[in-house]
Amino acid sequence: MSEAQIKSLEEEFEARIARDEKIEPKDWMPEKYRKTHIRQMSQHAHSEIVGMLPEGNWITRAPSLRRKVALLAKVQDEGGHGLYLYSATETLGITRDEMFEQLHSGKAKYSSIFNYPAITWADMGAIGWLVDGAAIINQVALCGTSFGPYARAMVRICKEESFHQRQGYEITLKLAQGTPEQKAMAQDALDRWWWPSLMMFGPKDDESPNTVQSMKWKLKRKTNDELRQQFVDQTVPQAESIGLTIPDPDLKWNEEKQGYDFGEIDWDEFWQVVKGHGPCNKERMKARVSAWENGQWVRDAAMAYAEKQQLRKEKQAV
Ligand code: BYC
Repeated sequence: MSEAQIKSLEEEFEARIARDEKIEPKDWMPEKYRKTHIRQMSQHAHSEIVGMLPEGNWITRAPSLRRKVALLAKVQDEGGHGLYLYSATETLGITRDEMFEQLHSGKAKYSSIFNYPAITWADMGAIGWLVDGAAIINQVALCGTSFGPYARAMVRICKEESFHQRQGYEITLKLAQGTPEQKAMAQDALDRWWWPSLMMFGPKDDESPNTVQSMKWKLKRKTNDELRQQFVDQTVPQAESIGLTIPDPDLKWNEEKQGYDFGEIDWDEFWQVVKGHGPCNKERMKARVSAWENGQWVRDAAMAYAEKQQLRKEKQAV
């Protein structure tokens, strides 16, 4: 293709983005657009799958049948979200095996939040309320993203996340209304999950290398700081209404901006966790790699079955 032809394709592509048209897998797209989508979407898929681990660990210890059923459904939903997202990413020309290889070798990132331990039942409340709450804010914006398969996956995922957030808030609410020990458990979980939840939105805008280009391509519809602010503004009244305290002495309503000012995030901790040195990074990767290795026989059996079916079809066709 000549340079002039590429330029004209690029111009047409930019015009489609400006008109808010969805880009579909078979459409022409700049190589960097394709690569940055593979990066973000595969990391998003990995986050859903690794994100099953902290809660999966509590299914057998849920305090009642009702809690167990809800938690089980939530963790299964997360597995489903990972699968839609892997499928959507595959449309960009990367295989699932390649994505798993990137996750297992540590080349691909996944959300920092899942490298923290879930040590009490109240953490199930905090994860649903705060982590899924943060995820919804991020993902509602992504429903309007420019790449069709990603945007469509987000619509369904957001509906399910909304149930996840409510089940978490309800767990926290019940504990907050319970005995002093239960209320203390809910407060302790909020204390431990608050700051890591704010980190989920990524580095500050002026330290986020991908934001400018991703906003231009409408991959991102809001910046990291805009979404983080939205999360704080939404969550502070929820904590107040159930009598819990956000662990931030600098948190203060700012009348002028009609939003809360909040304290500085520990960015050093954030980068340590992203680089693999969080409290549970090694444990999470070990669990994923061993699930992959132990699942080899299932993949082999599925392949053998598919080959048999194919042979049968070919014989019938003769
Ligand atoms: N953790 O330039 P930036 C869920 C990386 S799971 C780790 O701002 P970008 C759930 C970033 O990747 C939902 N890494 O990047 C499941 C980049 O590195 P690379 C998870 C992070 O992409 C189970 C570098 O830092 N949601 O809901 O423009 C149970 C510079 O950052 C993080 C998603 O995945 C982080 N927190 O913006 C419960 C949403 N933050 O790739 C719940 C989809 C940043 O250049 N992703 N990094 O090597 C996004 O919206 C964007 O990728 C981000 C970051 C806002 C996260």
